[in-house]
Amino acid sequence: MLRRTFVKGIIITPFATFATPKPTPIRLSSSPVLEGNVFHLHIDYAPIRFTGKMAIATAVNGQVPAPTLVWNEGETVTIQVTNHLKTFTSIHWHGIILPSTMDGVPGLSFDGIAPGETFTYRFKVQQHGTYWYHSHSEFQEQTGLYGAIIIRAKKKDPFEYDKEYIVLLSDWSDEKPTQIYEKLKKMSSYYNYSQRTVGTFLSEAKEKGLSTAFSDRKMWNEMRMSDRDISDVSGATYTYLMNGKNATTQFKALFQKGEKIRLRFINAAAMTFFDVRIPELIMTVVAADGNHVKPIEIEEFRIGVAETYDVIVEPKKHQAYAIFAQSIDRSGYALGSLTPDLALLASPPAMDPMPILTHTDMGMGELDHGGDMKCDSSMMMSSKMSMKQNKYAQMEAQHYPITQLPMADGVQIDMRATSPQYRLDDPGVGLRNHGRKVLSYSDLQNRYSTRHAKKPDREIILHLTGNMERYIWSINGIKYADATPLIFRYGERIRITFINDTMMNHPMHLHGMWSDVETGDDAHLVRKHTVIVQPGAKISYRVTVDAKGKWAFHCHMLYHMLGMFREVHVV
Ligand SMILES: [Cu+2]
Repeated sequence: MLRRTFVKGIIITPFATFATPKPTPIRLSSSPVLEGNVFHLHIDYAPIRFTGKMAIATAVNGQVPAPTLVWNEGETVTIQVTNHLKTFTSIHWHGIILPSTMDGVPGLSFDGIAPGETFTYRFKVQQHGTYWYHSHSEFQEQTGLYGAIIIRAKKKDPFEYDKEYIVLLSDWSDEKPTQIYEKLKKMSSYYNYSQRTVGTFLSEAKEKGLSTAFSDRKMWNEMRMSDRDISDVSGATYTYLMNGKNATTQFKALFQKGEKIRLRFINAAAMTFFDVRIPELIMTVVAADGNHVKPIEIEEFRIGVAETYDVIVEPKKHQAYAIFAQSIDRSGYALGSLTPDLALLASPPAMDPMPILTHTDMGMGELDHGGDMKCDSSMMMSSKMSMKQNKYAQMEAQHYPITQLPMADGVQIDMRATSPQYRLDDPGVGLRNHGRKVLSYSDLQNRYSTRHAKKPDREIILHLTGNMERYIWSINGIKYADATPLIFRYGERIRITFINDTMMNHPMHLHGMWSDVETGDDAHLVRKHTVIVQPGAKISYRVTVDAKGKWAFHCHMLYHMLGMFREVHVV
């Protein structure tokens, strides 16, 4: 205990700063902010209480979430990480461009950090924005080893704000992650209490007619799937956290009337997508995954696991606003208050209804009338659709030499998208046509021109695949253990096209190199590190292969990544 008390007290004071603009204070309710260019991080077990019961977490300097690290673009940072656990550990700097030996993936970048050992990371910071860090060992990320990174830009950001807060979202369970994984292996729907019942069948039959309801049901049964299969792990075991606070203890962000507040959202959850809104406030998105985008005003956005979004809001009334992040399956939410007075707390809005997957989400063609689509908007939809078709027809028409990759069929795969579509302006299941302006990828445009970026030299097509009965996730039907590395050549530009042959969203994360996402305008490709591939959909991005070494390339859903993972060797 003595040591823990001691390490908790370490706060690194910043070294003399350069002519960077005077930073506004970062405020967090639970984690300290460490700033400068030398850091000491101690990884150890720590007792926490997120659900009311005491549990043991994996903490950094005694903290869950781990301390926020503030770096300055252009400086070299040194981070000494000491492992006090009984098992190996590691820290991966998510979205940070650095040498592969500093990337923190055991087995690829280095050997991992043995118990009792200290590893020194050192690299030059070449970017700015909102990022995060987490363990890349075992399931340590699920037990608390995650924290925020803010990198101060050398040049002033091209937008104004008075104050900023990190809003780090995560999912906590008192169950051990190994237990969660075992349960999923035995029954993939273990945590999904929303399967259809005889009762829902009868009400559907009433709504749609018996034969439609029956054929729908038959189809889903034949696929051994459920149209309610939105999340593998749900609020049945998770408590959703915002900066380490649950919906009762609430994260609180203070504002004064008239201030512009920058909120840096980070999804540090193991398995949860969140749909985020602040009722009564318009959010102006100014950055995605750390990179500036053309400002876009929205009322709601979906944040996939490992993504980050920076938004600016201007609360004008003397009232508490709810920062509301409902899980994609509506099984719970994280909640905070943006408030002028700590005594004033916001109450959450009602959760939306549980989303229902449609034929589209199974890759069976265009958006149909099912699920959360409303029939009465079909006229509007069809004109929207044709505009969209033109835009995506261009993307469809882009052909580059395709490198054929090994593909397995059969037992590893229980579904294929027969007609996967680019669905960049589809905000996703549960967010369609509900009356709020929701961010979709087609809204994301790089703030700066990408007109002169090199055209891809070749293309690779990767199918995201799975077998739900055995809870095996894979790429091209081949799980990581059976796969050979992808070989990228240094200096080339590759177009990667994903086709999602599963019913779930997969946030795909390529380490070490940027993913320039085709969102409809080649002159403003949006630069991301984590890209959601929607169920039954396809998406393409371009990668300039500018970093030698071995890199991880995987789905960021913690219980998917064991199989849905590839090594990338840049030679
Ligand atoms: Cu996945």
